[in-house]
Amino acid sequence: MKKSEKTNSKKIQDLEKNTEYGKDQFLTTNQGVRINDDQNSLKAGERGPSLLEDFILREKITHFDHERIPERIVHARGSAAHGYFQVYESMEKYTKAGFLNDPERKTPVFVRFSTVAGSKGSTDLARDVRGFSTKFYTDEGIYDLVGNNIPVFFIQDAMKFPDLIHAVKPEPDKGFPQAASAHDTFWDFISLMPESTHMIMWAMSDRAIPRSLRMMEGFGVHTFRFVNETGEAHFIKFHWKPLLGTHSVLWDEAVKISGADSDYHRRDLHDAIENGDFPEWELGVQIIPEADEHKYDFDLLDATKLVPEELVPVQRIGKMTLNRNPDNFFAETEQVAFHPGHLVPGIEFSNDPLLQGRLFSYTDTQLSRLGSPNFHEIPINRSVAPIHNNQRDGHMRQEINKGQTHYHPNSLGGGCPFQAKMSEGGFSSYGEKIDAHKTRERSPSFKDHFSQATMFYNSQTDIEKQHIIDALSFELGKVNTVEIRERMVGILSEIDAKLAKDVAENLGMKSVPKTEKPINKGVPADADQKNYEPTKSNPQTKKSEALSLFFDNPKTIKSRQIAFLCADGVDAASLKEMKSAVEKEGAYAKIVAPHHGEIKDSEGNMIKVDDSLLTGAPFVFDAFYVPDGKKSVDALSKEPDAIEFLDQGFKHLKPIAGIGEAKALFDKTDFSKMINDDKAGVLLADSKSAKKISSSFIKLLEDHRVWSRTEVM
Ligand code: HDE
Repeated sequence: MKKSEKTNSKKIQDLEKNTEYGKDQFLTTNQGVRINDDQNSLKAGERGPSLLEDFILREKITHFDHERIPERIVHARGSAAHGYFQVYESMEKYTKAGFLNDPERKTPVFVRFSTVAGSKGSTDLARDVRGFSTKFYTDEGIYDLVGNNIPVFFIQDAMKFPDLIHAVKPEPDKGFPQAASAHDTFWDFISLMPESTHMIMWAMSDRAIPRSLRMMEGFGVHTFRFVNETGEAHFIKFHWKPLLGTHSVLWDEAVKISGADSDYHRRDLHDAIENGDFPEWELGVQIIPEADEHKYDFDLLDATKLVPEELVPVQRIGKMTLNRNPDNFFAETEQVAFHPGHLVPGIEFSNDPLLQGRLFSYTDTQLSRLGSPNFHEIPINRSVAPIHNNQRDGHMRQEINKGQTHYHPNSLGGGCPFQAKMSEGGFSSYGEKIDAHKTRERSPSFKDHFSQATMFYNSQTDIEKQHIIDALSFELGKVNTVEIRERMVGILSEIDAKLAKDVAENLGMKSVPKTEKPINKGVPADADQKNYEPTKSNPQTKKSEALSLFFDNPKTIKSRQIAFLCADGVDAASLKEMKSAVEKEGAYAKIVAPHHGEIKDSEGNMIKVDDSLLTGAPFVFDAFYVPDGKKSVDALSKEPDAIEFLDQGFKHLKPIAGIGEAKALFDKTDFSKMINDDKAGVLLADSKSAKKISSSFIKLLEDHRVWSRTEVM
């Protein structure tokens, strides 16, 4: 039995009601009639035309013709898993949400991760924001936390979302590029909209190319509210903190993984769960008293700003574990419908104008994607809390509502279903006081577009800063229109002079172009431009350590994939030594050999090969090991692909180790002169030191990459 199959929950039991399994059953039509011949259509004679009366053929083809539904307009490519959430201690002081009050309660969840821009079939490794949506099946109804892996957003107002997405999607005349922001229309829009500058810094950082969906943070992005039993409210920012730490791949690796395995993240999530390496995140909250709403140099309602952890610490209040893969991709991952407006008592919105627009969009989009207002009846969307109301009918209605009445108030139905008092769990919106004129305006408190972008950039390590420079140089290098490049580099100069200078140099510009004034082109026709120009405040936080991917990462190699390059005659002792050392730490030793099937080690044991040099690719492994054994190393040395494995691993800063004869293979690589150089992270030892080398190798892998190698390459 797969490890994930042992798990169960109220929601899994609920889904069981709709599962079907054809094992040991007859093949039937959709009407339940057993089929005798599923190979041939009905014809007038064995060589004659097909007959219209063939209801079996017609049913099969008709169903096939309609198997597809429209993909999501954004976040089309996604991967999901089931699991549960449990709060550590009751949060009743702040919220009456039941699932955050009871530490004994395991609330079932379904989480879907996604890229934003690409189509359903696009590569997982696109440079892009990742969606991180969680559906909590609480006893009080569905709560959806529909977030991203980046805590801010490109725009401040929902009005600009269609423009943003049009700009990033494939250009309408050409239909390309797919799943990429590196093109003219995207940067045209961004360079005219300075409010996107902070987000751009994040989107060009390594956050946009995660090593694994299991190794990225999640954020609610907007400010929400917790409301407690007495009606008191606090502003809230949500965070998901991965227990495996935050890690990314290099851009060169991302490009190559896209070719070698465009399902890399999907496969990684699926396999980790099947192997029992259940991904875990802690839920963090920043809690802000309502009285502090105007205390900061940014506006809590502005989704292009974050609340630095230095100002408001993140409290970790519970843990989510994903422990079961979906049984059916379409039924679950594709049909799941998230909505930031799926709330339970105790959690509410803020007036963030981006969030407010989302509240309309998510139901609307399900109507065209899933085709009916009854999408809540699709098993994956169904609440485990009972549903009773007077909504009726519509396409594909499943519920058979009994009774004479479907209106309220009624006397014929005894007044049922009846409304719940707040003391009975009835939802009642938080009574925020609003005293204002109707207006289409942007609040002046939203105008500082650059300070947090600078704070983010300043909070990065030198390695991360360089990656941002590289990413911007790549993306803008793909832009054909010189004026767009120049305008964008001008904007970068508002963040950091050296950043702008380095990117300008990479683009072959003689100097950093002056920022084009006015900077903001997203201005209403009658507005005074002055009121829309970005301002710079004197931010309370200039640098925030927690914004670096390297911050506070746990030392673990759990679930990492290590390629063991082997061939017939591989030394049994050095193979076993390293294999047991890495497996003890929860990593996987994958045997990569010149051919599939099995190889024979020096003691005559047959060893199963996981990947051949042909089917495997160096990019998908985290580290490389070459055991001792002359025959094995001789065979590998004749394989250009084996040398390529190591050279690529070296280029991508991955730890490399070898024993004894492995030197002969290392000598053929580009890094032959850097063996045992402290900074290079290539370890070679004689067979007696195999044990010592395994602990140093594991230490290197705990840091994810050998970052010091860049200094000697
Ligand atoms: Fe979404 N977004 N969004 N979004 N979004 C959708 O809903 C939309 C925004 C996010 O795994 C759509 O069911 C508008 C911010 C995720 O199924 C759609 C605006 C954040 C997912 C939609 C935003 C998100 C979506 C497309 C600006 C981070 C994938 C399919 C006002 C907090 C959910 C669907 C899944 C999906 C609209 C902005 C996250 C069209 C109008 C900000 C993770 O309704």
